[in-house]
Amino acid sequence: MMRVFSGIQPTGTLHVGNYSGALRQFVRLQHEAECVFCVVDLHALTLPHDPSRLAHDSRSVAALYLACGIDPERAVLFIQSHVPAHSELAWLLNCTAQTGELGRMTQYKDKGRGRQSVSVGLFDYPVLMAADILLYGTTHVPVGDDQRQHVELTRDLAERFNRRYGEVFVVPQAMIPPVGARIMALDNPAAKMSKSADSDAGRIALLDPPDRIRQKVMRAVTDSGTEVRYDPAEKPAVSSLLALFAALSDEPVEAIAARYRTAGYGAFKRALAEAAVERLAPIRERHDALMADPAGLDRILRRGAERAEALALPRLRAARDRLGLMPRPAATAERLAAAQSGEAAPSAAAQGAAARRT
Ligand code: ATP
Ligand code: LTN
Repeated sequence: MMRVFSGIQPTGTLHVGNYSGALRQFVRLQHEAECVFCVVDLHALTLPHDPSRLAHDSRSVAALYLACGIDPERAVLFIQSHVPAHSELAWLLNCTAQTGELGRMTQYKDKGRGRQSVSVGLFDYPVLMAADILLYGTTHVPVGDDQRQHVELTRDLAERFNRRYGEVFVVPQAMIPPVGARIMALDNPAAKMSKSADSDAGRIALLDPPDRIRQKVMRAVTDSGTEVRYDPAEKPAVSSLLALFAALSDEPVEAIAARYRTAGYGAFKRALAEAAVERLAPIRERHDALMADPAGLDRILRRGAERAEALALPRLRAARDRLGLMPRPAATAERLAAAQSGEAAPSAAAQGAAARRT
């Protein structure tokens, strides 16, 4: 059976690039495979962030998964930090990963560039991502093109660990859509559409209102000439818009290109804007309805975390055993479970008092 895992960071505003490269694949895959989807809030700590927004943004990304069509009865949907096995396995894998290979990651180099200081977390980010994937016996990782290198590293870590300590991990493969895996910024076709880029004009947010969507599409940079053709090498800007059109309308890119080949960029963009409005308006409505009922959303996420943890713990235990760590005493496991469910764990002072009484 195919086991699928993927994650999205609660940093900034989710956009149609995330939809095309990731979310749209997730919705399809939940009918074909066992799927585990995650809001990777621990990854959001790797760059400076606003603590007063993180919980809200995590709920909002979870609501967007649901609004785009993830069915929480079918797929497991949860918040990464609600399952501490992720951080624990990341530490175990840290001792298999090498600084040289992490230093070669392009995202690390890109995101670290120009910063005065870079956190160890940003450097270590791909190891946490590997832990996310490997905990679940994942066979396939649907992601956009920019994550290919991280999935390769995950494969290397799994193979190295298995060779050194015995077979624990399934070696996963990336699943990158042939079209739409790298949507470019609307105002700069040389750069990927990004959540964290300063310019809002470059991305269509999934929550943008219709007028804003129309305005951004009509202002999108195009290539020279007039022909609408899918040719990423010669026509990078128009090809990215065509890929986006395909993702938003579920039509093959060739059919769209054939329809607008000689129509001119203006007519093509107007049609793209309407396809975006039509696909995104219901997503925004469902998102807003989910956010208006935080208790309902939290219930879904709590159940998701319980299911995720049940799937993750056997493999974490296997990794601990293979590494020769002492088995964890049952009492500790229970205390961890209680702490996680929000029940107050006995404080050190209370424990001391109890010990003095006995
Ligand atoms: P940032 O720009 O801040 O790094 P991001 O937009 O890349 O953020 P992520 O949370 O890192 O967002 O990515 C979530 C998923 O969306 C990943 O699978 C990623 O590959 C995919 N993705 C991100 N940007 C694009 C894009 N422009 N085109 C297609 N897929 C994308
Ligand atoms: N690094 C990914 C987010 C991510 C992820 C994962 C994706 C974290 N853990 C596990 C797939 C599988 C990104 O898109 N920036």
